[in-house]
Amino acid sequence: MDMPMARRIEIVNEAARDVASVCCYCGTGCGVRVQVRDGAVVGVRGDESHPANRGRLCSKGLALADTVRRDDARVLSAQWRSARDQPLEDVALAQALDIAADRLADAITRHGPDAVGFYLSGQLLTEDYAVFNKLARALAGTNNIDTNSRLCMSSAVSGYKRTLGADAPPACYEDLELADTVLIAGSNMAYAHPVLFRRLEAARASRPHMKVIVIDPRRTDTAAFADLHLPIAPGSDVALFNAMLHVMLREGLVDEDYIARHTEGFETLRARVQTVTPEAAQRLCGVPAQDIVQAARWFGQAPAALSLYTMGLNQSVAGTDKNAALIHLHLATGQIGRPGAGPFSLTGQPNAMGGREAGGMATLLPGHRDPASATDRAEVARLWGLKRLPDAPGATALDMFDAVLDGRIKVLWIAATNPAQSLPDQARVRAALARAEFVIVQEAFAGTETLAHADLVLPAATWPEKSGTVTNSERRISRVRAAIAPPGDAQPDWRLAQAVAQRLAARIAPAKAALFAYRDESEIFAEHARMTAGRDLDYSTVDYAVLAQHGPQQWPYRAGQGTARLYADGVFPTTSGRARFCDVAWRPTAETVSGDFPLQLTTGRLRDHWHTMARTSLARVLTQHVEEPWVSLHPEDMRRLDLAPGSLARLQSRRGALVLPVQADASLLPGQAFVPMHWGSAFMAGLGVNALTNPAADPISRQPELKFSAVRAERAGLAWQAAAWRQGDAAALRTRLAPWLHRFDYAVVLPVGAGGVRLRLASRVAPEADVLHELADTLDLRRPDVAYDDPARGYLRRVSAGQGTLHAFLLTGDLRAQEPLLAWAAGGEAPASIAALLMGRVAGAVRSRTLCVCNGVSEAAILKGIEGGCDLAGLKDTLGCGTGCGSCVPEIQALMARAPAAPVLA
Ligand SMILES: Nc1nc2c(c(=O)[nH]1)N[C@H]1C(S)=C(S)[C@@H](COP(=O)(O)OP(=O)(O)OC[C@H]3O[C@@H](n4cnc5c(=O)[nH]c(N)nc54)[C@H](O)[C@@H]3O)O[C@H]1N2
Ligand SMILES: Nc1nc2c(c(=O)[nH]1)N[C@H]1C(S)=C(S)[C@@H](COP(=O)(O)OP(=O)(O)OC[C@H]3O[C@@H](n4cnc5c(=O)[nH]c(N)nc54)[C@H](O)[C@@H]3O)O[C@H]1N2
Ligand code: SF4
Ligand SMILES: [Mo]
Repeated sequence: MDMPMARRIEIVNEAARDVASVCCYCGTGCGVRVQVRDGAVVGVRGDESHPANRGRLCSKGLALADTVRRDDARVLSAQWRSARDQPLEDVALAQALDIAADRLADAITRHGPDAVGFYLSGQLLTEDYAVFNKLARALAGTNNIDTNSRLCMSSAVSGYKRTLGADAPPACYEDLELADTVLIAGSNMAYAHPVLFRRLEAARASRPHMKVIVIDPRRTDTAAFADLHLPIAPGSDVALFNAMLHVMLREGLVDEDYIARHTEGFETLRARVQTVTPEAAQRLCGVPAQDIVQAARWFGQAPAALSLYTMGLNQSVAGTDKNAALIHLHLATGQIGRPGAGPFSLTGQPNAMGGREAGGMATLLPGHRDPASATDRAEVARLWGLKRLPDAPGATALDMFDAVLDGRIKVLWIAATNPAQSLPDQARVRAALARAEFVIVQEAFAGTETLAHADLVLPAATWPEKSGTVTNSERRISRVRAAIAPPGDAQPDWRLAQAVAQRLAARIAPAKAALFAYRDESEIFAEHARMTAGRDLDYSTVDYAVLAQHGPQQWPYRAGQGTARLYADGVFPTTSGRARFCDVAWRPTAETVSGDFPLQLTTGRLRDHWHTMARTSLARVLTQHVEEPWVSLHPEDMRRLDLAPGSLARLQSRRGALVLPVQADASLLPGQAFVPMHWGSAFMAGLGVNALTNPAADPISRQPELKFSAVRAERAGLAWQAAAWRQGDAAALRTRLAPWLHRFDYAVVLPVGAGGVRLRLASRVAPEADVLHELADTLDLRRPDVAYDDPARGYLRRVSAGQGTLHAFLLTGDLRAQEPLLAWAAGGEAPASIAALLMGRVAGAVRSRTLCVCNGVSEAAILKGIEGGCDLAGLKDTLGCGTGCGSCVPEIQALMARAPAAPVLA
């Protein structure tokens, strides 16, 4: 037993330790070393011995230590509200666990097992899933257990299963270094999988013949790196891939021998793509036919072709087809099962893979089994020592919220995900949460959108307090190790699930308590791993001792060996042993643009933020790259719509509206709009980006089309505006200021790099004077050091400062003093006269965005360096930018490309 609870206390008391674990963000699964001193995390660095990253970390991984909190920024105790109109109040953990068991037992006995639902997360550890899964299916007796992977990897799962027969990415990270052509589809790796992107940059530098093709409607940092960027119309990928296959057939680039020996179903697809000429695809995809021909040739002629793909394919009503159409290109050319080749779906969350292995989705059972199959159900029942498992199909994420909304599901248990921000069509999600009889939220950080809807809160331990395993994109299982003890009453997720399971068993099925008699996480893993025996992913001989002794391992793991690549022998886990071509044809997006909704809205990620920002908003350095939410539009559209940069626009879709500042972005095509996914109602007025998005889902994977909504944009017409800043702990200030967000037409509360939070407010009409004074009081500006109020016109301009440092400010009406004050707050010089600034008599400094957060180098400094004639190496030498994690290098290169070449001296 690797890490029993008793020993953990002892470990925490040791003075200094260096714990090997895994980064808790993306599916790259980078190994980290967590440095602990006196029970506190003092640093996190990359683990040189971990095969995923060999010591590298991205900006988020490097800032992990700054996100470790043991105070009110965390959920420290259980909370319960006795009635919906009552506030949440602290309760003892044991009492909370009893309440959870009572409510589950009550719903199950009154309405049957399907009256409860579990909505979990790809950020749980494999051990957490295993216990939840048993709790739902074996004890509660329902298949209503699904995860946010439904929003993320579900189309990849169904794409692999439909074509290759099993849910397994066949390639590995080393293939990045061995590929001759790399096709990146619907993935902004430069932001979302930065360490893999660094590996790709290095590979291309050492293999100049390597060709990189990027398929993305936007010209992202990833697209800027490509030899060929295809800015296709959103949703048109199937047409593009089918046209590439057409070209490969026409030009004799397919491997007829491979097709004949290892696949089935090709003739139907061959007939299908006959009419999908590059010219036909050009009409649907909006990219030149010759570029499609070029992409097909680079792919078809390459000794080794690798494709990397993520949400641009998955988050679509054609997500499964998009995945299949891309996998077809590999099967038709035999580009699979060889070094440098294969269709490689990059996973989003750190343990989306582990969830798929453990059966943590409604449509999966442990060990890649299928709940719709009687044989698979019987096998799992036998392995768990039960007579049978429930056979009613479980609700997938969106359907689960629909079932809550129409009253079929009474008790909903949410863990490690924030659906009140991340699910599409928030108005509907909020209505469901309001309708539920009882909502349990198991959460680690305070202040999330979903916590506001909880009837019962269970305090969860989080990284780096948890111990267990995760599986990364290349099927590699790594140990996550606890470095410190959880704060307050927080417990690891599996412990909370176990404790409720034992209590629930006592109420509805006492004999089943024995199913949950785990002493520690290694016992859970051992039981789970045994269930993979004889399956495609077989890791039944892996246990914590193997991982401790031999390091992270790739499944399948047989005879003491992991497996780097799958299907080298051309045998696939289908009934015939052959891979399958599917007859896929282009279908339109669920909604299309029209006169009322003329813009194509897509949503996605930023470099330094993680999802709904519960963790990343706690690290100051991560708020520097992009501080506030916006909508970006093409400059032409902005002119047409009369929207000035920085002005507020109202976005409207068929489902909801959202006000955001506008930003010009020529990397979009005219007619497109982009909003980052990160800011929700905990940070801003309204319901966040997903107020707008479409819940329409792929018919097979049930994954919603988060990448496409039809919207319109217009001037928000909010004449009254205000700005404020307050020094202090951002998390605490957010809690204090949260109620203010919903008193204005537009409002954001933003943790800022300098420390403290910034507020930006706007309304159609000026608020009453007493509202403004109340706001000033909240910001501790009742008795400011400098004030320039004009009560007659409703202006309030106040600054509190002392000994050369700024404490807080509030500006209404004329906001020109905002930038100089924020520059001062960020460590710049104090203004010569605050009074003159407030009166609008003098201009002041303007902040420059921090591009390199590792070394704190601003855009302005980099531009100055470029003007001075520095190349990238010169900038690295003189300014230090780009020498940390390297995530800012693509943006520095973009600045260099934009700037006029430095004069050459003869
Ligand atoms: N910094 C950061 N990294 C992360 C995360 C994070 O929150 N922050 N989250 C992690 C998770 S869970 C995930 S799932 C991954 C997601 O990683 P990615 O999928 O790379 O990220 P996204 O920005 O969601 O979307 C990728 C791209 O899809 C493009 N796209 C939109 N529509 C289409 C289309 O129809 N076709 C094609 N071909 N492309 C289209 C968008 O323009 C966008 O650039 O990132 C992981 N890594
Ligand atoms: N518009 C739009 N929406 C999207 C997407 C998009 O591209 N566009 N992408 C979708 C995708 S791919 C994904 S993966 C989802 C992600 O969406 P979510 O899963 O909702 O996002 P997170 O912010 O990662 O939520 C994780 C929550 O778990 C909490 N937490 C952290 N650690 C622990 C722990 O150890 N235990 C417990 N119990 N809680 C913990 C965090 O504080 C946080 O509140 O968003 C989806 N939504
Ligand atoms: S790429 Fe960055 S976020 Fe992803 S696992 Fe590595 S360090 Fe963490
Ligand atoms: Mo994701």
